[in-house]
Amino acid sequence: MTDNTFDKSRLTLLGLGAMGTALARAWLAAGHRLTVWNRTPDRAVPLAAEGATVAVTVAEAVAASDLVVVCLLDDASAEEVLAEADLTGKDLVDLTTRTPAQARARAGWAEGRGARFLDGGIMAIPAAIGVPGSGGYVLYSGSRSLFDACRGTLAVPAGTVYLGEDPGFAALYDVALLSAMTGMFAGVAHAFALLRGEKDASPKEFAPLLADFLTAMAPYAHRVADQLEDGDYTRGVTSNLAMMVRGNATLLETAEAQGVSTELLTPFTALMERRLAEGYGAEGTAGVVDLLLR
Ligand code: FVH
Repeated sequence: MTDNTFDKSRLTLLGLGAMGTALARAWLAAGHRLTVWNRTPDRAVPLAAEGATVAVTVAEAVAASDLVVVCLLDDASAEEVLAEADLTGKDLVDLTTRTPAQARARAGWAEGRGARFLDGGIMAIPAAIGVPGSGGYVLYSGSRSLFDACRGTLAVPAGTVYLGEDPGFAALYDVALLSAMTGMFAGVAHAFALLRGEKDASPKEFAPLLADFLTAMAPYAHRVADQLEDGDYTRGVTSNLAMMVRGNATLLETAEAQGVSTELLTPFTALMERRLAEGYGAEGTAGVVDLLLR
């Protein structure tokens, strides 16, 4: 579709799981003319009552709009759903979580079938979709002309961050952020486990202390980024590796004493010890990044 013929208020959404349904509601609330399709048709019933047009087949749904948004379980389901669709002249925005390699392959596949393609990584939970100020956003990469043409529509459910023409970048950043979140979940699990055996330690009392401390520590990401960019891993270091490795021994000893497994802590501790043994005790933890590269 050329940008001047792009109907910005009309779109199709394939996939009405928890996230797809939240996206649909945001577009309907903003007055968009929305056609929806889902493998299990029952999930579309409440949305029909809210103004969505329900397509019976994928072909009918894709034919209804120039802009087709996909939000399915994984790359395999997206491939399966779109296998027979006529994508000629369509604009495809796929918000399904996938690997960078899958995103690049999906872009080539869509373009080979005559569509412009944008891959998206949703950095929000369904409850944050369409909620101004929720902090949720979606990472996009792929066709710049498509992003420019539909950015207003894409901005309805959540903030937008465009990462460039390489269709793999949204997935790469998505996975990097989710990996950091996984580390945080591991830390939270370990922290609660330490308190678990104490009858006078209340998880509810501890939770605000934990959340505030993690928030206070979050700017650490900027320090690591600065060090990685200028190559000086001692720059601005106030808590050095030698001190942290010593401190980690206390963490491990306490875990043992509380009857808590150290299996979540030991992999990172081992990397810090390796870097220290190589003579980098004055650094922070940025050197661990390089130890992880294979
Ligand atoms: N929900 C979340 O918190 C996260 C937030 C970050 C982004 N993710 C990703 O969003 C994609 C969709 O997630 P979802 O939450 O909507 O997932 P479900 O509620 O499980 O719905 C899955 C939809 O996919 C359909 N589906 C699955 N397999 C197939 C298939 N082979 N053919 C056709 N459709 C398929 C499923 O249909 P049905 O089961 O209702 O018939 C749902 O529409 C996902 O990539 C997350 O990683 C969400």
